[in-house]
Amino acid sequence: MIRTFCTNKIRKTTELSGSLWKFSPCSGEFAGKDYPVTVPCCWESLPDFSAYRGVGVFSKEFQAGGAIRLVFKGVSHTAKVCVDGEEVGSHYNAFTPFSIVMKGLKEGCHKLEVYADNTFSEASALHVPNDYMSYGGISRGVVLEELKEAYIEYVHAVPVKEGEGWKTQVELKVVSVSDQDKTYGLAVQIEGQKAVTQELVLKAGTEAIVKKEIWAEGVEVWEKENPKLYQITAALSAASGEIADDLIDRFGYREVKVQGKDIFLNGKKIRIKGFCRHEDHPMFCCALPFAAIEQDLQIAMDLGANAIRTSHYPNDELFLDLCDEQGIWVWEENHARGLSLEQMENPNFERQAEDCIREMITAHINHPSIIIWGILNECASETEYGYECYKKQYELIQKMDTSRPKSSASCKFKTDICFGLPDIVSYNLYPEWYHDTPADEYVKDIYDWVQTDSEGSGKPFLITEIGAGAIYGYRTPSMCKWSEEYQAKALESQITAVLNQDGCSGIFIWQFCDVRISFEWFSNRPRTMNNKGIVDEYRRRKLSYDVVKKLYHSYSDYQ
Ligand code: ADA
Repeated sequence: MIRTFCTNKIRKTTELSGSLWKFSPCSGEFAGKDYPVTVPCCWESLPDFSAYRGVGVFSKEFQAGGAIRLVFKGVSHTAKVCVDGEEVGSHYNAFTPFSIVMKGLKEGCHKLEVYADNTFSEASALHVPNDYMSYGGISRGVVLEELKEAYIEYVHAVPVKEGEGWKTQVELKVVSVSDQDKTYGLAVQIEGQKAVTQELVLKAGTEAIVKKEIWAEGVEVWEKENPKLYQITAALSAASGEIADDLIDRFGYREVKVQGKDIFLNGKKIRIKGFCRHEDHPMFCCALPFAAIEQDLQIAMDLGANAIRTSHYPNDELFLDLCDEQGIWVWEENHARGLSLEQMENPNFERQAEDCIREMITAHINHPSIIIWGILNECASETEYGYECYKKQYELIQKMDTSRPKSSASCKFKTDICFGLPDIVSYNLYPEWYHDTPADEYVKDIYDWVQTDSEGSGKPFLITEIGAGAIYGYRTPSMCKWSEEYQAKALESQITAVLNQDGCSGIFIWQFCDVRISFEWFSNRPRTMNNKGIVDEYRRRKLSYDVVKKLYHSYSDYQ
């Protein structure tokens, strides 16, 4: 499954995932042996490969001819794609999509081979041994698209509130796969209403960006209580009048605004009650099936959450579709967790982190659920070099999308020098876990410092992580650390401290469920897991579940 709705009625698309492929590891004891797997698949979910780090090849045959496009929603973490034995493309980063266009393919059966690589090296600046697992495999959907002379790569629709009305800023990218210059008719409709028609002259093999502003009358806004989605359809017709290509997407009219120390959604001051969530599951690794993603959202909503932070990378679009449909607010962030100055100085870091932002915003800009873009979780924001990287990345986001505030989760206590850059100041704090300062005292201390002694003064303040570890099933009245009792008590005091802190826009609890960590990571964690979940890896409730549920339900979504 790729999306929760139909994205093309004209362009012929065939999902290649959702079926059996062959997997074969390229090194180690089982090198060259074939295994049947259903894609999406991380090899760590197979019996022999739970700790395999290396290259593995996934293969499948497909029928096609002429111009085709292969779309990969996520290959972890470096992909090399071959068709009939020849390399046709490559991509770095597990968490962003990419596509490969091929022209003049002979009609018939072809062999697709995807080499996935999850090794750590200088070539991979963002996937490093870390407090989550870097899995290997085709972790998200794969689609085969059959193209005619040209195709619409994306249609973006960004709502802008003007006075009492709305306009939609529409941007399309159209790409020619023809050997001839051609003239096309381009038509855009919003909810079936004609919005734009124009002629487009495309020289052979080139691309064009078309931008339009469309006034919208009598719109229903997208909000938590009524997450109204609008459909935008773009179609390209050839000179003969025959429709050559189409693309359907969805968006919502909603305005996210930062004013002084508050965050407003459609004019209402919000209170975020959220969870940080990794894409992780003991049976599927990071390749969660649709039903498992929705089940996570159901649990989060039962707990009274109104928001999810996609820590620490862009998520599968199925997750975003489900959040759009259910009115869940999302903080989506680029991929970088806890990189030290030295790791940020990797010669590939800036390019890979900026590519990730570019690919994330290009793919996800239409999702109304995303209300904040995040970057660079807990990176070197206390250093001059770090500052330059943060600045460039914020500027890149600003160039691509001005409709959402930006932030980064910091752990540089009273030493962060980057707070002049974001729209929202965000901190990850662990009082009563990594140190014993009472949570209310610590939250207030950090808040006061931000508001009086930092460049973040006067900006909204968010707690993007807070929590404590507990091993599922470890119960003891001694209240010692790692017990479910201790976690429940710590969370009660942490959540109360944050939500009672004047001027605080909300909280994301670390974290939704227990997750596997890289076995190479320097820090010891019991079970080689991060155990701060409110549910364990199988989504079984810990004692803290009821505590969080009660507290989250006792604070409203708006302040
Ligand atoms: C950090 C980090 C998380 C996780 C957490 C923890 O704040 O952003 O990824 O590692 O700490 O559990 O300590």
